[in-house]
Amino acid sequence: MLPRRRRARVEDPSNFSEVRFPGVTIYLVEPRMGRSRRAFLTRLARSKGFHVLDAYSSAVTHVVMEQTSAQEAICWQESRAAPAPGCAGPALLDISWFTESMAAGQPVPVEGRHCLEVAVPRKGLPSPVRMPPYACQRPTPLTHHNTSLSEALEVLAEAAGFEGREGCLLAFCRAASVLKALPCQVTALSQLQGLPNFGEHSRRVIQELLEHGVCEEVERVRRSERYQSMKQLFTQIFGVGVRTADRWYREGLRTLDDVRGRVPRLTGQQQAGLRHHQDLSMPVQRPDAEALQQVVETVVVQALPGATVTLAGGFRRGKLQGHDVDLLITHPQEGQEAGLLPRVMCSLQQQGLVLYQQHQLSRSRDPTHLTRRSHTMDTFERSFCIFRLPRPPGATWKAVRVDLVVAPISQFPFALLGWTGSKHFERELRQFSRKERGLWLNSHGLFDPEQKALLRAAAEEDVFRHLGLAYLPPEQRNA
Ligand code: DCP
Ligand code: MG
Repeated sequence: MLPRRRRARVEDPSNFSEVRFPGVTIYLVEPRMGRSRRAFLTRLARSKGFHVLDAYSSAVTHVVMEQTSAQEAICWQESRAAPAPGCAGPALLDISWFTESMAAGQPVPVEGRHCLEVAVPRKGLPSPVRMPPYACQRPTPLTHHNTSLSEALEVLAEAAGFEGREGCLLAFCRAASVLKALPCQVTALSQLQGLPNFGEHSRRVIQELLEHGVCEEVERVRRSERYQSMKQLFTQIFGVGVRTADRWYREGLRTLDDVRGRVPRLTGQQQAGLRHHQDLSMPVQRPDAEALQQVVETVVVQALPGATVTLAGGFRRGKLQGHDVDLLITHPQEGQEAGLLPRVMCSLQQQGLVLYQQHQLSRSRDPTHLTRRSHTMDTFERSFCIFRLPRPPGATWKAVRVDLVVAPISQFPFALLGWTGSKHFERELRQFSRKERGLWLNSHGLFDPEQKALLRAAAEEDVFRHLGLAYLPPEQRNA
């Protein structure tokens, strides 16, 4: 039992230290700031005696936003209840007011330069919305204002991918990604004016959706046997990519039993995928992903003290569920990580946690893999696994897909960046790098072909800096 005073602190995190400025109640707006930075700034402010609320309420006097345009501030303001008549409502402030106040150790007076321009709220998307063309140049939060529009375009993107129409896939992904980054809901086609990446086809789809609520082409694709077989059945099987799924479909296969009975040579991965298909077709929940990260970390640290295990993929971007758990392993001393993975797998196996594993040896020490111009797959040592997720006593276990990837510390920032995604964000980052900066980026490094040199990075932030991009925290990479 904690002593009374400490208990009170734990229960109310705003009580970290005495409130020194009673007239000032701060609320930090998360979307552009990112969860971890917001938590850090909250702790900082509280330690200096500022009153910071975790949830917005009418008690808030100072709303602080980062990398937020006036247009977004208007949207944010409109999404809140209007202040009571006669009340001014809180000041909407740029992060500069906050940082200056922290430096001064007290709230600095609000000046014009601190204020976001929100004096004239307008309906709909104010124009022009500044929207840079590449997804890596703009923040994209997990939840956004145009879900039904972006999902419709993504159905067409996937369908194009299934047909091998890469250009089409990219065009729809790019348009969907712009919608995800918009600060407001699109309610009229005119709001797309001046925005990048909307081709004629995407516009037509959006127009139909805005006018009728549904788009006939999208519905036709969703209903089609081909799309359903490819999307909901074949490509969901562990070890089955688009090419295999397409071949099976063309050979007339339509069900899992068809696959089991009629495919003569299934790979080990595909057999394991079919064996555990029911579990693997259910999303992995964040608490399960975090539990698995802990289990792996315990074993990794036992095998190599000082080694670390980082949860990457969609969970690092803030997703609450995903199709697998992506774990990145490294050690702060270069070379120490060599030979670690087989020991870790052996130990996990002895604990009865491994239902399937396929080990891939590293080729990442071969320098040509650091300087190859175009490939998306990295060559780190890794294990593609199916784990048996331990459940509380009495409950049945569940099979979960886990990827364990080992990166030497010198390549770790690139590996983390590459394995955090989203897939579209990564694609755009690599393309931006090559086309706009003449640099080749992959999960191993950043290569300058003119200088014939690799650029060093100690953290993801360094990679953004090399590329001349503003840093985007993982939660803003949901392109
Ligand atoms: N990745 C990539 N290109 C690919 C495949 C993956 O850049 N062709 C990167 C980006 C992904 C990360 O690896 O975010 C992990 O791959 P996943 O397929 O697991 O993707 P997510 O974790 O984002 O999705 P999910 O939540 O469904 O697991
Ligand atoms: Mg994943």
